[in-house]
Amino acid sequence: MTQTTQHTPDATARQADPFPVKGMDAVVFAVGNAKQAAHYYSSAFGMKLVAYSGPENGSRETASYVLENGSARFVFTSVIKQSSEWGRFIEQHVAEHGDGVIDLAIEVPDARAAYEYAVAKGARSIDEPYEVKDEHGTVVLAAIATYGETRHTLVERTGYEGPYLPGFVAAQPIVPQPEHRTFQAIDHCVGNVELGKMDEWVGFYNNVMGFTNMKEFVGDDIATEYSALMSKVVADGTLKVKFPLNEPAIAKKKSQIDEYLEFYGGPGVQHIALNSNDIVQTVRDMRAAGVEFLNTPDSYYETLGEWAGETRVPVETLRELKILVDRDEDGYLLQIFTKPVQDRPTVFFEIIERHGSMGFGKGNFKALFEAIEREQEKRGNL
Ligand code: TYF
Ligand code: FE
Repeated sequence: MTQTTQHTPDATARQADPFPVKGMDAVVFAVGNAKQAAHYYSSAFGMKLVAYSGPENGSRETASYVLENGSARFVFTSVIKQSSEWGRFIEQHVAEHGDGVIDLAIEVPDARAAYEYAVAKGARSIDEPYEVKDEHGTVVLAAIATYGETRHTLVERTGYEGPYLPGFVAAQPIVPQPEHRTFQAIDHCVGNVELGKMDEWVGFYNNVMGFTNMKEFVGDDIATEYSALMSKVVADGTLKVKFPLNEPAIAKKKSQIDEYLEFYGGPGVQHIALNSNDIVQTVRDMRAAGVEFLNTPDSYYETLGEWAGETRVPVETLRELKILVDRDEDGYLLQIFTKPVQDRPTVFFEIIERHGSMGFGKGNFKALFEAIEREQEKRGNL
């Protein structure tokens, strides 16, 4: 039925990889006010501004802010004064979808080869490979379309020493860096697609990127019982890039995925999961900075020990901070979800601390989806 990704691919498998990837390069957001977004992700998410492009350095149409935390990189772009197709695209994206993700950029060793392979396998081309250069070196970029108006830019930056890409200048942090790093990598990026399209998009990643299906998926059975969604996960052979895909399921209640599709105005990125080494400290710091997380009822913690067993964090602390636990044959994970980070009930974030488990928190789906439904109800969308 589903292929299962090898957790430790051997050297031969790696060599044979038709679409090798180095990892996520960046998550690029089109937003109404990139200057303020950069401040929020600095002050509330603990990220560091490292690069900027705007009118002061020759970009008169758009302003872009590049923030990092470990290997995780977010880029926020706004239009200042539209003057090209690119500016029109950003403007329309923000008008139709609100603040959202336009690009899940992937770092590859060879952007031309990756692009040629993807397009030969049926990917829709957005940008043919092109080089950009400055005094820090050369980067090769190409882009292919994925679900909705989202794209994958393929980034070959081997040897490039600038702060992000040619056209960007180094920038100073907006606020002092937090004492504890909130997160250090992008764990996975989730897409919501229309009813009946999940398997098509799983097939897209299987064909175009040679990604394989991970064990974890939410099938019909679970969907109709409580989750109102179906989900499968594709990943590259090294598990550095993991893309879960959700579609709505026909259930008793309005699917959270339908709510997203209605308010986003179509398919798009639903959540970005971020790896933390200390989820307790991260959640304390982010809550103190005003980030809102989904609530978890006390009843969840009453039975937790029975099935989740011991974790490095005492149950009382998990309960205090509303952190969820899941365990499988490989280990356990701790995770928590923010509420949507804009007025539309669309994009949100997950903080995840993994201890062996490479799952996505299947054991939490019931508690999590009930928490999301309580929020949907408050918004009048259930
Ligand atoms: O990425 C995942 O699959 C988990 C679970 O609306 C999940 O984080 C799935 C769907 C959803 C929220 C979380
Ligand atoms: Fe997730």
